Amino acid sequence: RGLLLATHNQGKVREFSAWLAPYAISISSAADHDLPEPEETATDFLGNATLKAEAAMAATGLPALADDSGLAVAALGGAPGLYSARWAGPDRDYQRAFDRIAAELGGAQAMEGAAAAFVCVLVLTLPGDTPLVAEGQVEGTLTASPRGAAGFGYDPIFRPEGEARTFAEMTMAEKAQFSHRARAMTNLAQVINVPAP
Ligand code: ITT
Repeated sequence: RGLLLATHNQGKVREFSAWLAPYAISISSAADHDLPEPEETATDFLGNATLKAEAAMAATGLPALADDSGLAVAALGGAPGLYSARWAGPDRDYQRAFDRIAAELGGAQAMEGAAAAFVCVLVLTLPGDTPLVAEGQVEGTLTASPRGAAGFGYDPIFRPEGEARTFAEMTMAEKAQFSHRARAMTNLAQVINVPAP
């Protein structure tokens, strides 16, 4: 029953669950159904989000919401972008990803203030209907070194525009006032014509 969050990322599950809480929809995630993690073979966010949502709906028969997202660093031509999860390695060691960004920018000092954006593409697949798509972005800058313990992934090195704190120094509700994922959800709500909470 209800909506399946087609993700294995518990950080995403927490954010979607909080965002959807006011709607009182029954929610489950990929782990609840023991779904395998599909290989992300597409060449863009939309392609990967589509294949994740379609695989989850095919396995369960439930409407499925998938998120493909990433951090795009302007001076790195948008990297890590589609490869954001992969830069952290199989053990999801984000210090490794931060070190790689610093190295490719020419040192930690070059990271401080470097322009970056988080991007999120959502695909909602519905049994017997065409999939719905929405996107959200947030611009910001990188910090020279990680700050804060909340959130997940690249949150400790990303400050949204106009804010001194990184996403990892905010509560989940504060992060949602800026985040690419919350903006994408607001856009998706508009697409299906339900009022945002
Ligand atoms: P699923 O595919 O199962 O949803 P995933 O983590 O592999 O989980 P992606 O392939 O979309 O998801 O990779 C997105 C990566 O981008 C994610 O693992 C983080 O490293 C980063 N990312 C995306 N949104 C983020 C956020 O809100 N805060 C921090 N990092 C984020």
